[in-house]
This record gives sequence, structure tokens and C-alpha cells, in this order.
Amino acid sequence: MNSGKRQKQRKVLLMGKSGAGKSSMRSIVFSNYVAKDVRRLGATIDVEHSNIKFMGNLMLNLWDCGGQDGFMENYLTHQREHVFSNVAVLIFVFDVESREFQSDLVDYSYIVQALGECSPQAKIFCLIHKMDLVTARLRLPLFEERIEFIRGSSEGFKDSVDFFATSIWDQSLYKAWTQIIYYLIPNASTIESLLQQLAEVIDARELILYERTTCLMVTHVTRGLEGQNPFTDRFERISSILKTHKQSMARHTGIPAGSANFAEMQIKTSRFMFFITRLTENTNLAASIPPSEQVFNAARVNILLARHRFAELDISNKPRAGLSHAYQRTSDDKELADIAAGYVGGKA
Ligand SMILES: Nc1nc2c(ncn2[C@@H]2O[C@H](COP(=O)(O)OP(=O)(O)OP(=O)(O)O)[C@@H](O)[C@H]2O)c(=O)[nH]1
Ligand SMILES: [Mg+2]
Repeated sequence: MNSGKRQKQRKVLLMGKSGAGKSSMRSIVFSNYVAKDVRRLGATIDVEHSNIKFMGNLMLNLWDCGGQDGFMENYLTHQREHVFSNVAVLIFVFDVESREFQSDLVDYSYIVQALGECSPQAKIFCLIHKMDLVTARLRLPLFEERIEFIRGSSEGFKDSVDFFATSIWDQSLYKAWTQIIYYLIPNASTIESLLQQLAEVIDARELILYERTTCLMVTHVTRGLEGQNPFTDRFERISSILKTHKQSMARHTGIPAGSANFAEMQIKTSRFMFFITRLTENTNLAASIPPSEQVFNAARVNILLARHRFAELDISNKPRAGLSHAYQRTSDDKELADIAAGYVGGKA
């Protein structure tokens, strides 16, 4: 099977005034920077390109466009077609503390106009960024006020533009990027129905699929009473915790943060059991299940057995010849397989 052939390249423009925080968020989400490190980043010169592969055959082609006036002018004139054609998503970052909001709006409306001409099918996400700098009680009213002005300047996209309040200092950044990625994944519904089937087989209260490098949620399935879980931000909170864990492992072991992964994490309490385990090359699976050792062991075995079906939906770095026919073992697969053998033999 050649998954490369089915990869879907999606062009994403990251735009906004210089200093709005574009490269900061890109480095935190995709390059394992911690928030305090982004002060070291210099202004982006012209456009910085990165290609990021994701679960679901998605290849993200990210254009981080330097926001200094000269560059902006260039995008809108000489490079107009080159920059704005074939765009799937425009992410426009507004600095909430900007003293020139009117001028930011004018820039935005020029960009939206160019996008409307060259990629009328594109989707726009606006991030009202650096929200940590606003007093907590003023955040919501200010956010709503900004939405109204920005929507008014979104000619041609007024009904479809989505807004997020973000900051690099909390999980709001993950919430926004999770939604953006979800919009871009071409076969999200196939992944979801497979996840739903797995959740039913293992009687999970919730299954959450995370991309391994960015720790962004790909999708989740929530069943039964778990739907009433009051912690509605738990998905992005776990993203943030996983990312912090990665960075802390990197610091203590000397491994680059990009490669610092764990095989499995388990929490067992009298009310629930929770574990995070590797599912495919690019994904981790978090499972919340009832507090029963039997359910726990059966869940791990069934996840092991389901891996190859999810792998078929994933992009692989390595050749995957024969994987759909013969299951290839890795060391932690072996550990799980031993548990499976124990379970089948009635030891669990
Ligand atoms: N308080 C706060 N500061 C932030 C946040 N995000 C970014 N910054 C700061 O904003 C400054 C500029 O960030 P950059 O990411 O370099 O800005 P940029 O949009 O890439 O700028 P150009 O490359 O010139 O277009 C940095 O010093 C960051 O520390 C945030 O959420 N809150
Ligand atoms: Mg930049």
C-alpha cells in the first residue's frame, strides 16, 4: 500500500501584523518550543515554509508570512497569485493589544479581498491573540467587540469566518489549532467511525486520538454519561499537559523534544481507569474506561488488534509494505502481545 499517493496537501497561510505572534504559535505547536523561549525569535523575513504531516493523510503546507509592511505590500502586489492561490485556510492573527486596530482591519480586508479573488473556497480563522494581556473580566466583551468589527471587514466570507481568543500561555492555543486541523483532515469521518467502533468494543467512556508530535487532538468519541463531563476543555488541557511532559522529558534526558515520546501512561482509580498509549506511527490514543482490571486488559488487547486499521489511515515515514497483511512487531507491541497472551490464557 502506498499511502503517499493518497496524501492531501493543504496550503495554510498564517498572516497578521508584525509582532502579532504568528511565529511564536507556530514554534510552540509544531516545533516543541516552550512559551518563554519564543522571545528569542526574530521577525520573519518574507515567508517561512514548513511541511507537517498529520494523521488522516493530511500534509500541511504552512506559510508563515512575515507581517512587516513591506512584505505585506509585496504579497498583495507582485506575489498576489503565488501567495493567495490554492489556499485551503487563512489564519489571520490579530494582536489584541495592538494600538492600531483600525489599520490592522484595513490590512485584513485587503488580504481577504485577495483571497476572495484567488481562492474563494478557502476558510478563514481569525485568532484574537495575546489574550493573557487583557484583564480576565474584560476578555469576553473585548473578544465579542473585535469579532463584530472583523466580521464587518470579511467581505465574501462574513458567514463562514471562525474566531478564537488565544494566548501562548494557556491551552487556548491548542483549542484553536485543534479546530483548524480538524477542518483540514480529509478523512476525519472515517477515522471517527473507526474510533466509535473501537470505543464500543472496549466499552470506553471516551477515546481521544492525539497526534504524537504536536499533541493536538485529531478527534474523539464520547459515550454515555461521559457526555456530561463538566470539564469541556479537557481535550486541549491534555494536549498542553502532554506537550509539557515531552519538554520536561527532553530537558531531563537530553533527547530532542521532537523524539521524546513515552510508550504508555496509566492512571487507575476506584472511579475510572485512564491510559494513553501509542496507536500508530503518528498518533497516541487516550482511553477513559470503567474501573475494572478485566476491562482494562481487554481494552489494551483490542487496541493492539485495531492498530493496523488505523495505520492504514495514517501517513507513514517508513515504507509500510505488507503492513495491512502481516502485522509488524515493535518492542512495545511485544509487551502488549505478551499481555494479550496472558489474557487469552485466562491469567488476567
Ligand atoms: N503576552 C503574549 N505575548 C506573546 C504571545 N504570543 C506571542 N507573543 C510575543 O510576541 C512577540 C512577537 O512574536 P512573533 O511570533 O515573532 O511575531 P510574528 O507575528 O511572527 O511577527 P513577524 O514575523 O514580524 O510577522 C514575541 O516577543 C512573543 O513573545 C501571547 O500569547 N501573549
Ligand atoms: Mg514571524
